[in-house]
Amino acid sequence: MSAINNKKIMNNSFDDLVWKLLSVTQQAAIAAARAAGHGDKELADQAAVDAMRKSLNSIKGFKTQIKIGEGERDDAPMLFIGEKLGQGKISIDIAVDPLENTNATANLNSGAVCVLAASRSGGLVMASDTYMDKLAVGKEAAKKVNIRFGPEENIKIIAKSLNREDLNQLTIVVLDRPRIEELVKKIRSTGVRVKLILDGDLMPAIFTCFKGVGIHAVMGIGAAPEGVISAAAIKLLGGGLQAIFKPKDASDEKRLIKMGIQLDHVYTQDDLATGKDLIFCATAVTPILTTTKAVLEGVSFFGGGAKTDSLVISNNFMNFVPATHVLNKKSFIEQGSEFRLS
Ligand code: VTB
Repeated sequence: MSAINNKKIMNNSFDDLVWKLLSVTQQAAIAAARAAGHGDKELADQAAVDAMRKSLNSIKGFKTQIKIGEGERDDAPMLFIGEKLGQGKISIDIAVDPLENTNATANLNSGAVCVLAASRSGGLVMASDTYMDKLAVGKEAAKKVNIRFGPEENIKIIAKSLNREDLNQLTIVVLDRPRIEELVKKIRSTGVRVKLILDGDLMPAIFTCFKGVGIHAVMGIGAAPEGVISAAAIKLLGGGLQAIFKPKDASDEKRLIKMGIQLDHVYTQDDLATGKDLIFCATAVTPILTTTKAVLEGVSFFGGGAKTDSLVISNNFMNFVPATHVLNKKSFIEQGSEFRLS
């Protein structure tokens, strides 16, 4: 077979992978939604992890390796960093958060999502589940802001890039944590609006690349796996992420250095997601809200199945994917009248 044909087949298979990975986040979201609302975040997290492990293992033609995942920081269930799943020929790297926002899931509050990013082997940074200082913005300000500047300076740059004279037309998303109180004070001193979130800075970082959803930047220290996953989506959407790894303690610092991470170095979306071919898939467990709207609806159940809402981005396309999963065909046929198309 000629090299060109071979490359074409590889590209086609990578494109097909999008739908297989979408099914991975969909299955995880359905599993997490079943375990949601029981006040038990570990139960929901474990359900999502088990569903992801099972479906990643069964993707034909691919073998995947987890490059960075969530769970080490707080001893939560996780897909292990370095874990290999599947037995196919084509090697794929995965950055994963099986269930982003476990607290929201436990109490059926908004903002929970099953999410991953993928690349061909070597296209995603490998690191421990540690912390990361982040600055995410849309494409207008991407090349102008600098995480080393103060937030006040960056806000001026963002406002100018977006032609907003009134700073109170801008909204910056920040995690509500004591470590970020000082940052919030500085941000508020400029007159912009701050949306404080309890958890889940991954999707807001991606929404900085969307128009009309009322999120203009994400700032402050959050978790690193979310940083790597959002880097892939932000790169695919032409936005900007700047990030500095922030180890939790001395042993984490040692481990990061061993993994090749440069401390005190500013990583961009291109450094965290170096791959030429990237895929991002997210399926909401509960509604994913921005300042102004619900961008993804949460999982809903009906007799015989479930509905999901996902966001898929690859090099070639971006889709919002509402799906109706008939999980029990017999019961679906019997209870068909309960089913509504929407
Ligand atoms: C954030 C948030 C996550 O962790 O990254 C946060 O996006 C940071 O860690 O949903 P701490 O909670 O330790 O501050 C999560 O809240 C979940 O791990």
